[in-house]
Amino acid sequence: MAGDLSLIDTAKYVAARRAADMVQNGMRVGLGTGSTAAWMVRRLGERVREEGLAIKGVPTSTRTAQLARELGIEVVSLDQAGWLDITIDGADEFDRELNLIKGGGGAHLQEKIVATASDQMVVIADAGKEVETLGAFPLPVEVIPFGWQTTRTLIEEVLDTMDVLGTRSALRMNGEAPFVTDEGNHVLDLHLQRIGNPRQMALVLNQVPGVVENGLFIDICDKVVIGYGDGRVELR
Ligand code: ABF
Repeated sequence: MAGDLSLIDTAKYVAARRAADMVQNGMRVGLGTGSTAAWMVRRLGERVREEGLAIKGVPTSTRTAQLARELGIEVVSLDQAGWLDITIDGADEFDRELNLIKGGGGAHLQEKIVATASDQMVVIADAGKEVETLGAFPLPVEVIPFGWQTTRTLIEEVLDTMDVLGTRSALRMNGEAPFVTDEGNHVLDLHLQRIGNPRQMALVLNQVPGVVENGLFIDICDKVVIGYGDGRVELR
């Protein structure tokens, strides 16, 4: 399979498969969202069919739930599972301390809830997602639709006081209409270029009324499985 893929897809594919092979029989598994996570879900589906692997999967989006069901993975809600042994998910950026930006796919709210309710969070990513400092990738912030423009103004005021290079924000669109998350909210993408203090940023953003959750994952990720275009995999 990897032979038919571009270098970046090969990197995602090998990282995803390595992480999927960490899953053991009987585990409750958080299933991430995005193209890398989809490879991981496919590999789990293969293991369910070929090895009789018995797991309960908790999806982080309707997309992932549908894929997992199609592949024969037992899907349960987070509340049914209670607590998870492992969550495997993609990311948009990761730094040396394994802090992340997530939410490029618009699912970071459920992703953060699920990852936080897990003994272990494993991120799967191609090597190009490693950065010295987070922020080149626009930071997604989920906001409730009510008064979202006021929320945006408040966020921009907060950004003026933070260690960032840019302060522009954009409402994420889906064609002509605002993008709507699984929870019925909108997403503001913050073009910050460089986030000097991600920990502070994560805390401050969530204090703004109307903000539901930001895409910074601080001290949540335990391990990163990094894939390379030549098929190598590195664990960190
Ligand atoms: C999810 O999918 C995200 O939180 C992140 O935004 C995105 C990564 O996408 P991909 O794996 O397609 O690069 O994990």
